[in-house]
Amino acid sequence: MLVDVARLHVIAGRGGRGAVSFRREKYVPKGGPDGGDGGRGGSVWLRADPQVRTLLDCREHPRYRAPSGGAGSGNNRTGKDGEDLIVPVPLGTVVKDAETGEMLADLTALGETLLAARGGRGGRGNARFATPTRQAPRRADPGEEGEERRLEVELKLIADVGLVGLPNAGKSTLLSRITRARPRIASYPFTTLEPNLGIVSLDEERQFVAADLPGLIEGAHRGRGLGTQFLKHLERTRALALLVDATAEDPARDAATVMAELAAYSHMLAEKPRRVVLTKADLLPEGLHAGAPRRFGMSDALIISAHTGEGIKTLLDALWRDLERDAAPDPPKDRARDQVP
Ligand SMILES: Nc1nc2c(ncn2[C@@H]2O[C@H](COP(=O)(O)OP(=O)(O)OP(=O)(O)O)[C@@H](O)[C@H]2O)c(=O)[nH]1
Ligand SMILES: [Mg+2]
Repeated sequence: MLVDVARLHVIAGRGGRGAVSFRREKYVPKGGPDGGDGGRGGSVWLRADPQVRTLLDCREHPRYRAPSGGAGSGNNRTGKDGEDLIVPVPLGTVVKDAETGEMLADLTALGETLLAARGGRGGRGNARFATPTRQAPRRADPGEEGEERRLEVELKLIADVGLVGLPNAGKSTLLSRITRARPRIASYPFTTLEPNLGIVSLDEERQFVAADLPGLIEGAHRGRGLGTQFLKHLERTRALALLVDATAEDPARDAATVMAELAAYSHMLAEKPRRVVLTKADLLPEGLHAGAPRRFGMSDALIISAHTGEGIKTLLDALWRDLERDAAPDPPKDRARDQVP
């Protein structure tokens, strides 16, 4: 289990100042007070957003400050409210007060929000201070300070993409190439005994979690090798990358073996979006890389080398598309939503 953590510093906007002002009209030499109130400062909210998969963004931008409210002005005009700032966080983010350790929220549902720092109220303008005996008050309030808080946010990561394959296929090597995870890598089978997770970051907007799993062998569903107990980790993934060593005797057969084991474990796994990936391209003779998938009878497969980086970008883009397709709402549901006013 990989736990992603970040510390945030959230600062709400302060309220705008109230105005001191007096009406000036023709023939009314001494107009009454007409100073408007200040606007409210912007608040900072955290909101569970399914588009966000990790806390990487929070770690890179730990400070959020909402704008202040505008000052009030004459003619009883209230200042503009500061705009609220919404920080999107992944579903399942747990929020604690970093100073007291108090648990503030568990943002599990889509769109769920937490008011992390409340904006300050605007100060009252002098119009509010007028009384029968004090008709020309010169007093107005400054705006209230916005709340400021330090938060600790935490997310237990669930893998979006599972890397599966026979032992020695190069799963851990790929994970170490595309994430900062440093799993054990060795030239013998069953190096990986427990799933490893890492965060893949294509760019600011495109991030996902990949899991490197122990190798699967024929008969795993009957308990051979490490068996299939670790496959439960795959059930919540949204897509699979099935890695096959391109230097193996019969890569297509290896892919079929792994597929058969996945299917024997659960239909759900067999039906997940899946990319077949030939690994270790650098070990193939020069000039045979691009044609290899077709030659092995696996024309849909991608080919990569985790050592040279060949094909990695293409693979990650393809995996991202699989995830996006998986996240896309069903068209009928979408239509129903459009009808809601
Ligand atoms: N030349 C070359 N060797 C690779 C590449 N990827 C992995 N290897 C080698 O293949 C061997 C197995 O790699 P691992 O990443 O440990 O394989 P794995 O699939 O995680 O293996 P298990 O954990 O045992 O299931 C290691 O010796 C790696 O150095 C590659 O792109 N090129
Ligand atoms: Mg491994």
